[in-house]
Amino acid sequence: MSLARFINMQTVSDARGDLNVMEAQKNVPFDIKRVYCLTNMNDEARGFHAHKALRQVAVCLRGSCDFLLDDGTARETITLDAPTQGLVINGMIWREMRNFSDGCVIMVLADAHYDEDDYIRDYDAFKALAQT
Ligand code: T46
Repeated sequence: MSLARFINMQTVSDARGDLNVMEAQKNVPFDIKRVYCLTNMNDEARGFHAHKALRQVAVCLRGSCDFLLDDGTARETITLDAPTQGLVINGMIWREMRNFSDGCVIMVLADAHYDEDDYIRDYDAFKALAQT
């Protein structure tokens, strides 16, 4: 079974262009407490952590990038390149992001405020926890 679960924005198109909507508890499966964006990326990979409980949806608003997802048993790499598609990343998923295209912009919706205590930044610690 794939580790990647996607949601789609609701798109309203007319002669002026597209209006793309994400709404909490509708196409986003949680209440949104925080939004952050990743911009100005370079060749350096990011991520290398899991969250204990945080739920997020990542959208590549511009360009493309690869997300590696790992649940402690299986690993899967998916490419995000559609500005209307969100990748759902639940707790206890190790993630790494790399191969950012020029001008790549990633928006992330999160169900909680920033809390460093929710991060697991050591892979062995993550794996041990994931297998309990
Ligand atoms: C995730 C991936 C997709 C804050 O002060 N507030 C925030 O809301 C966030 C997200 C980060 N920070 C601080 C924590 C670090 O000192 O910003 C610094 C860089 O964060 P980090 O190294 O965790 O960035 P990424 O790109 O590796 O990971 C981020 C999110 O932190 C993470 O939750 O899932 O994007």
